[in-house]
Amino acid sequence: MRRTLAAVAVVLATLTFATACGDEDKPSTDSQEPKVIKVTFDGDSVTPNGDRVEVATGQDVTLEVTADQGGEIHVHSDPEQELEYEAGESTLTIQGIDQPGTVDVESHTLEKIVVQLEVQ
Ligand SMILES: [Cu+2]
Repeated sequence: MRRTLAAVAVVLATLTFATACGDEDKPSTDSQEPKVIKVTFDGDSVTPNGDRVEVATGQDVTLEVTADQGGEIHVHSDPEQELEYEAGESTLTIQGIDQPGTVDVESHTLEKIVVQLEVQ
């Protein structure tokens, strides 16, 4: 009589840890209104496309995004800011930037610059 050895399959459950990026909610220290910029993603184009927008130092920027598909906006400030959006309409906030200079706001999904913030 033969014995059959049952192979035991060991399933390794991989645990994924969601790392929370340190998003710190900065309390707004002044009464400055945020700058509102409407952004539309459609296919592989984006509007605006590289426009320069003046903002004051520390002024928040509100992006009113309309998108045909989800993606991510990258703000080349220091520290950098990454903002995800989904298909449809969403409102994103770029935290006020304290250092004067030009800051690119890009879509890495499209490899395009949406706006350049001129912080002054
Ligand atoms: Cu980038």
